Amino acid sequence: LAMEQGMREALRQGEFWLAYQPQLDLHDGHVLGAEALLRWRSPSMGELSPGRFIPVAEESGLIVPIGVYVLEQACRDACAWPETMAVAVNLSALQFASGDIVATVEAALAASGLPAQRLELELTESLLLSDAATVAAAVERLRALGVRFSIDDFGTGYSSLTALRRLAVSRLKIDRSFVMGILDEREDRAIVEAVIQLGRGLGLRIIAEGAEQPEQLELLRELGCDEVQGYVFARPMPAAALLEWLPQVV
Ligand code: G
Ligand code: G
Ligand code: MN
Ligand code: NA
Repeated sequence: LAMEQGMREALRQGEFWLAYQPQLDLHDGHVLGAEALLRWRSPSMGELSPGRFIPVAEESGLIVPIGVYVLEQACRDACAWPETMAVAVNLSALQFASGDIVATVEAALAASGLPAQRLELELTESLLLSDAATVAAAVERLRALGVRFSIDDFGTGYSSLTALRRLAVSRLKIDRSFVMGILDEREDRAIVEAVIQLGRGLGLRIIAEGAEQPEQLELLRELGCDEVQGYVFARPMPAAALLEWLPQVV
């Protein structure tokens, strides 16, 4: 309860901020976009990662107003990037169930002036399980505006294949738990290889999350992976740091 109270206050006081982690084309090294990752700088508890506070934000419903902040800020920040770059934003199930996600996204795009084509929304498999019909309807309306969708943490949930059949997503993000082991674990490599083939068969882009070593990049490239996001290129960083980092690679 203390954390919930703290989060309400944090929203009012502007203690939330967004870190951005670049996503690169594995073949030519172009920066295709960046994922917005929520952070909380708490005066009493210090810097908190979403693993600690997102679950509380979801239980309390605060993820809905926090999600509005994330969408507005991410769209605003992305306007300062090269126009070839997209911004990826994570969504929670509650933003579909009790927030008007379509109106929120439309408002964030309108207020910032960011073209819808430069916004990508990340859905988890558990989100897709929660209320399939509501989610599908919202996804269709947002897709009609030009917004793209990806499935996050692909392979860790239960509904992967059903979700792929039902929803028109553009991209699969292979969860980093599989990417971590591709050099040493035969099983992880087999899973990553299979996900890449599946994605190709469905005409989707594949991004590998959590690559930390150059050798992993080499293998991912060989296996036909399209994009990568990981510490090997850059950690999540403040918006200003991203702008400084960008010219080195674009
Ligand atoms: O940056 P970090 O690895 O700590 O993020 C952990 C997880 O927190 C992410 O994988 C993502 O699922 C979740 N997360 C980060 N930012 C957001 C956000 O803005 N909204 C939601 N719903 N989840 C987020
Ligand atoms: O939304 P999602 O949980 O997929 O967010 C990606 C998370 O993965 C972020 O919290 C980010 O900090 C983390 N991450 C990104 N790249 C790496 C990496 O190379 N190594 C590790 N350990 N974590 C990473
Ligand atoms: Mn994500
Ligand atoms: Na992930």
